[in-house]
Amino acid sequence: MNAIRTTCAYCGVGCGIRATVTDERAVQIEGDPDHPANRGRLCSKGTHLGETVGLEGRLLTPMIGKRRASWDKALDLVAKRFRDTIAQHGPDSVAFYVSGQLLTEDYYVANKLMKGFIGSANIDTNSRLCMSSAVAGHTRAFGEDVVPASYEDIDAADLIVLVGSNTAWCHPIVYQRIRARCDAGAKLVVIDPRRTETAEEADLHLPLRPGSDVALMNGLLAWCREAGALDAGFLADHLSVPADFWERVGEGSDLWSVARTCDLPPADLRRFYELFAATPRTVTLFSQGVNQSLSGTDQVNAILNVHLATGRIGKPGAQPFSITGQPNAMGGREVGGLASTLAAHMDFAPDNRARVQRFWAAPTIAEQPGLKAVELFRALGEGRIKALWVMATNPAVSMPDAGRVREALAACPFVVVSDVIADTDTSAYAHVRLPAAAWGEKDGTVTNSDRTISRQRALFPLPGEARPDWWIVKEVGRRMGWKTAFAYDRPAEIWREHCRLSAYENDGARLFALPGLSSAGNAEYDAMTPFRWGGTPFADGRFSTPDGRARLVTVTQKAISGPLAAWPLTLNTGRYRDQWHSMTRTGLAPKLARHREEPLVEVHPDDAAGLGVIEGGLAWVATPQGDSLYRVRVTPAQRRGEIFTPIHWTDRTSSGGRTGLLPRPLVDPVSGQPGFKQTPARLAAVATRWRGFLILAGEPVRRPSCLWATRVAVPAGSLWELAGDGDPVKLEASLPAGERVEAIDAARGTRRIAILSGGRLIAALFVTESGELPSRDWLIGQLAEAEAAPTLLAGRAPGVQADRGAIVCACFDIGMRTIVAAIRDQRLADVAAIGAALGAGTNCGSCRPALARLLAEETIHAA
Ligand SMILES: Nc1nc2c(c(=O)[nH]1)N[C@H]1C(S)=C(S)[C@@H](COP(=O)(O)OP(=O)(O)OC[C@H]3O[C@@H](n4cnc5c(=O)[nH]c(N)nc54)[C@H](O)[C@@H]3O)O[C@H]1N2
Ligand SMILES: Nc1nc2c(c(=O)[nH]1)N[C@H]1C(S)=C(S)[C@@H](COP(=O)(O)OP(=O)(O)OC[C@H]3O[C@@H](n4cnc5c(=O)[nH]c(N)nc54)[C@H](O)[C@@H]3O)O[C@H]1N2
Ligand code: SF4
Ligand SMILES: [Mo]
Repeated sequence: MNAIRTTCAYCGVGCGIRATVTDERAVQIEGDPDHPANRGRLCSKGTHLGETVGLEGRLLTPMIGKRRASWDKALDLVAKRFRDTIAQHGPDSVAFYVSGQLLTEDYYVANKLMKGFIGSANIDTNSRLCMSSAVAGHTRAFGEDVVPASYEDIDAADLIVLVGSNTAWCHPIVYQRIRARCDAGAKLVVIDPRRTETAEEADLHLPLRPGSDVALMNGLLAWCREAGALDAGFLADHLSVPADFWERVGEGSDLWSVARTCDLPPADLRRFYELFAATPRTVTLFSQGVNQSLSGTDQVNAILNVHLATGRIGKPGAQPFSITGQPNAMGGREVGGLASTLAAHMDFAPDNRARVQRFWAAPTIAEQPGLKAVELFRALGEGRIKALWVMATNPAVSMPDAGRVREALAACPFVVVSDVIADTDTSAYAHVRLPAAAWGEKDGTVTNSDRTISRQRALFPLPGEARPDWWIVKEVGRRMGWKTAFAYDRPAEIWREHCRLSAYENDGARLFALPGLSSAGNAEYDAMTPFRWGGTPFADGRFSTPDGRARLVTVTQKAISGPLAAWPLTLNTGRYRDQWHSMTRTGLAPKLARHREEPLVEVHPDDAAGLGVIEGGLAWVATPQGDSLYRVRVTPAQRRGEIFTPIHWTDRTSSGGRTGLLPRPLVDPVSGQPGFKQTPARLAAVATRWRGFLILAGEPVRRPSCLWATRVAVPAGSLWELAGDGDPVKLEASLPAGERVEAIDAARGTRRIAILSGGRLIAALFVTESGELPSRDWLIGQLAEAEAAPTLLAGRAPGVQADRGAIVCACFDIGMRTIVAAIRDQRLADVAAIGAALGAGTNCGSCRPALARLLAEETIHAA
C-alpha cells in the first residue's frame, strides 16, 4: 500500500500527512516527515482524521427541499434562480458566502463567477470573521496583504510573543515548535486575558484587560523609543511616519498609565518591555484575541508599528506573524475571495478592474467592494439579498447574533447550501442542498499560515453523487450562460489560470505572483511538493506601497467602557483543543470528545460565589442578543468579571452551549470583522430537579427532550448528558426497544434502566435527583461487549471497589461492603434488585441466602 501525501483538513498550520488507505473508507494517518510545516508531527485532531472519514451523516445526493434530485435538475434550478433574480433585481441582489475551508481552486472559480460574470462583489467569506483585520492591517502598513514570516523564524527567535492566541490548543504543531525553541533558551510571553494552557507554560503571562492591546503595544513602542531600541536607519530609509505619530504614541503611554489601562502589574509590564527592547530577534504571533475586536485593525497595526519601527521585519527570527485559522484562509486571500478585494492581491482601482476583466475575458466586472459578512446577512434580513449560496461554512452557528442570521436565512427566497454533511444548522434553511466532496475526496491546493502551498489529494473515490466544490460552481457558471469561461475539467486547469492571473501584467507591484507555475502540466501538478511563495518578503526593506515604504499607522486606545448594570460581565468566546468549529467532522471522533464533553462557561471563583453558580451546575449566559445554557466551570484562569464559552456546540449536538446567539453584530470599522471576544453579558445559576445521562449504541430514535441535553460521540455510539425539571419518564422515548432491566430508588429519585438486545447492551438511561451517578466510562465500554456484564445497573464492573469487604458473590467477585452500600444507596428491596444492580447472585446463585441475610440486617439497621 502506497502512502498518499496530503494536507490536514483542519487548521492553518497546514501539516503534511501521509495517508495509507486500508479499506474502502478507512485510512491510516501519519505526519509527513518531509513536510516543512510539521516534519512528521500531528496534533490530536490531525491524528484522529481517520475517525472522521466514514459516510455517516454525509449528504450524498443533491436535494431540492426534502426531495432527492438529479444534478441536472438541481444545477439548472440554481442557475435559473440566480439568473432570474439578477434579471429582476440586478447583480447586487445575489450573494455567495464562502469559506477558508474551500481549496484554492474552488475559491478561485467562485470568485471569478461572482465578480467577473455576475458582476457583483457580494462574495464574502467566513474569513471575514477570522482574519480580515489582519488583512486590513497588513494592507494599511505594507500596501499589500502579505504575511512576511515563516515557521523557520520561530526556530531563530530569542523572544516569542503570543498575542490573543491560544496556540497550544489552536495551532498545536506551531506551539510544539515554539516549545522546542524555548527549550533552546528563547523566552515566551503570552498576552491573553485568560490563563490558557498556552499561558501556563509561558515565562511571562500578561492577563490584560480585554480590548486594551493598543495601549499595551503603544506603551511598548514608546518604551522602545526611550530605550533606544528603534532602528533609526530602517525608519529613515523604509518607513513613512505620519507627522503627529510619535506624539500620539506617547499619549498615555507611560508605564503607570498603561498598567492601569491594561489592568496589569506595572512590574510585569516593565519586564515585558525590557525583554522586548533588549531582544532583536523577536517574533510576535497573533490571532483572534487581536483580530476579533471592534478595534481589530488598529490592534494589528499597533503590533506592526512596533515591529516596523524596531526594524524587526523580513529578518530571520524577527517578524510579526499573523497566524491563520482555517486550512486555506491564506489561499482565499490569494484568490481575492473577500468582498473587499478583487482578485490576486488586486483591489477595485480602475486599472485593476480593467486588468482582471481583460484577463478573464469577462462581460463585466464588479465596480466596488461588496457586502461584508455581517452587512451581507443584514441585507439578507432586510430582503435586499434575494438569493444566497453558502459554501463550506455554517453561518447559522458561527455568525454573531446567530438568532437574527437564522431569521434572515428563513426569510430569504432562495438559499443554496453546499456542504459535506446532510443536516447542519444552516442547511435546515436551504431550498437546495448540494453534496460536496469532503476532505479525503478532494484534489487541489491550500496555503498555510506561512505561505506554504501544499497539495491536498483525494484518498477515496467520490461517494454517492458528491462532487468537488469547483465542479459544482463551474457547472452553475456554465448553466448561467458562460460556457467557455467555466470549461474546466480538472483542478490543474484552474490552478494554472490562477497562477497566470497572479503574474498577469505584474511588474513586481504585487508580491503575490506564481509565474513559473502557470505552465505546470497535469502530471507536475499531481506531483507538486510543498513550496513557499514570496521568498522572504520585505527582506530588502521594500514594501508594496507606491513609494516602497511601509507606513506606521497612528492608532489610539479606544475607551473601554466599564461594566453595564444589566450586563455586568464580559463574554469572551473561543475554541477547545479537540473540537473544530461546529463539530460536523471532529464530532464524529470519540477520542476527540474526551477532552471536553460539554460546553462550559468558565467563571472566576469570586464571580461564581457572588452569583451562586457552582462548579458542575448549570447556568444561563444572557446577552441582549440571546441566551444559552452551559455547564459551569469555576476557575481562577478567568479574570474577574469575565466569562468564556466555546463556539462548537450546535442544535445538532446540544440544547445549550449555543455561543453564536450571544455576540453583538458589531464590527471593526476598517475590516468589518466582528468583535467576538467582548460582549456585555450576565450569568445566572439554574437549578434542575434531576440530572442523568443516556448512553446508546448509535443515535437515539428521538433526541432526549429536557432542559440540558448535550451529545458526544463514543465508541460504537453516543453519550448524552442530561438535566431537567420535568418528568424524566419522558426521556424513555429516546430508548430503543429491547429487553429492559431497571432499578428504582424512589427516596433518591434514582432510576436506572438498561436495554439489552441479544445479551448486548444497546442503551442505558441513568437519572437521579439526589443520588450519585457512576462514571460513564465503564458503561460506554459495555456497548462494545457481545455479552453485557450483569452489573449494568451498578454502572461498574463487578467487584472493582477499593474496600469491598469479604467476598459474598464469588462468581462476580463482589464483596459485602459493596453489597451493603448498594442496598443503602439504591434502596434495593430484594435479592433480585441486588442482582439487577450488581450482578451478585445472578450466576450460580449460591450466595442468594447470604444476600437475603444482608438485606434483613440492613432493614433492621435502617429501622
Ligand atoms: N482546536 C481547534 N483549533 C483551531 C480551530 C478550532 O475550531 N479548534 N479553529 C481554527 C481557526 S479558524 C482559528 S481562527 C484559530 C483561532 O485560534 P486562536 O486565536 O488561538 O483561538 P481563540 O480561542 O479564538 O482565541 C484566542 C485567545 O484570544 C484571547 N483574547 C480574548 N480577548 C482578548 C483581548 O482583548 N486581547 C488579547 N490579547 N487576547 C484576547 C482569548 O482569551 C483566547 O484565549 O484556531 C484554528 N485552530
Ligand atoms: N462567537 C464566536 N464565533 C466565531 C468565532 C469565535 O471565536 N467566536 N470564530 C469565527 C471564526 S475565526 C471562524 S473561521 C468561523 C468558523 O465557522 P464555520 O465556517 O461556520 O465553521 P465550520 O463548522 O468549520 O463550518 C464548515 C462547514 O463546511 C462543511 N465542509 C467541510 N468541508 C467542506 C468542503 O470541502 N466543501 C463544502 N462545501 N463544505 C465543507 C462542514 O461540514 C461545515 O458544515 O467561526 C467564527 N465564529
Ligand atoms: S496542527 Fe493543525 S494542521 Fe497540524 S495536525 Fe493539528 S489541526 Fe492539523
Ligand atoms: Mo477562523
